Amino acid sequence: MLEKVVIANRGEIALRILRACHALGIKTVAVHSTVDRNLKHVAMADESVCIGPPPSAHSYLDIPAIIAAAEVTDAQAIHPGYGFLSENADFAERVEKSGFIFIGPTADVIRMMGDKVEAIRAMKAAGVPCVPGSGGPLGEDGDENHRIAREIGYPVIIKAAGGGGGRGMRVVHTDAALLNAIVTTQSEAKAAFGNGQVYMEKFLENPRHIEIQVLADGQGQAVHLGERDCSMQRRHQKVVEEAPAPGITDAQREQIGRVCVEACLRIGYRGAGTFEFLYEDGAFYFIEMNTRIQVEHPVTEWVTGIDLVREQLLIAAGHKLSIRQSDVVIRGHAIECRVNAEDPDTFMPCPGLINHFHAPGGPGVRVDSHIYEGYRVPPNYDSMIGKLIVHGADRTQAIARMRVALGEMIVDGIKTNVPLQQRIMADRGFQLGGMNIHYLEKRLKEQHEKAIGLG
Ligand code: MV4
Repeated sequence: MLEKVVIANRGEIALRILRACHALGIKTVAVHSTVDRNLKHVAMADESVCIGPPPSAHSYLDIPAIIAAAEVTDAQAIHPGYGFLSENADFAERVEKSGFIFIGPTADVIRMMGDKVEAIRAMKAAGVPCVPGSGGPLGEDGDENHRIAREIGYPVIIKAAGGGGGRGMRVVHTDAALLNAIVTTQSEAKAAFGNGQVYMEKFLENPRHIEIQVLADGQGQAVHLGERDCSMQRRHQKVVEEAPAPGITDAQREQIGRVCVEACLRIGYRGAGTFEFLYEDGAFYFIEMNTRIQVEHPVTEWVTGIDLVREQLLIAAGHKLSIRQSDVVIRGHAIECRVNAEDPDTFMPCPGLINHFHAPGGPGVRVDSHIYEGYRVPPNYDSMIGKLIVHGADRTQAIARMRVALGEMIVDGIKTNVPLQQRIMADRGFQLGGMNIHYLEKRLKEQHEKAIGLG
């Protein structure tokens, strides 16, 4: 087993990783910025190293500082969590070249998935269903680009190969608008990602966002852990996630899951990973692969009973996967509400001092959060201060438990989005299940117009 792991992250995920390490008898090293010296996991870690000032660029994104922390503490491995350096292939490569284990896939696989054109090419070759599209980067020839768009059929979407997660995209409805959209997306992509390559896909108007969780040991074994529905989002930020996805049958899950497992084996995938799909009219269309542990991993943990971060650590230690596909059984229903330090109406971040904190509890309730009474939420990072996860025998019970848990939650001193989450749980459309990626924003717009006296 690994002896000591550096946790190259902060907040709730750093605490989650620390707990998984300690449960396996692995010592932990917390690295933190100056403003983060009071983080809960820093107090709980066996050792801690301050790696720089508050701006991420000078602390959580400082590759030499993090590798130096592993060196001075004589750690063996580095867990990147999510965000920050988690999908940075150069980081993974420098970690391995320095003699440490990167807890994740190989740098080559991270690099391939970071290039969306390459990722789609690899997935298509492995038999994963993709959105009808250009099948490669767009060239200079305007006539050829018009031909591709007409063949796909308008509307189409132009996406940056270096983008992802909603960055660098443009929807096009007509021939007349196409060439301008391509040039503009190319120049924006070049400026934002240093890669001006763009590709074209059929624009799906009303899809759901459904993703498949996988685990692979890089030694010939892989399993899928079913799907999550992440369609409740605002501006590409997920707000509520759940597993299983409403309306997805066991047969559909097994079919798309098997395809993802096959693709993992084909590309030599290692660790935890997520295949992101758009789902429309009963069909799955691959869009991107995430090579990290994700924020919403707990809903999968709860319906499968599998500790994903533990599995990441075991895989990194060189263990073969002990889970067989037949061991993976989906039981009941889990929902996660992200808790953000933000105004529930304007979505403005609200950092500050937490005077009082009472966490909800009871059967089927899990709180993944690093906050405590007296903790000050700094203004420098993401506003997510925790996650409330519930499980029930079915979706109705899970929603009921979430409503009780949200009602118990007290975070005083700062504003949080708990009131928004309460409104979502009470919403008829959400309760029906299976809403598409535009549903939440549409409902928020309606509520806003009602509040200011329109409609
Ligand atoms: C799309 C799409 C419709 N058609 N691709 C946005 C984030 C990035 N991961 C991919 N995204 C989309 N790609 C095609 N061909 C609509 C979106 C999209 C979206 C996807 C998932 C979750 C939320 C979204 C919100 C707006 C647009």
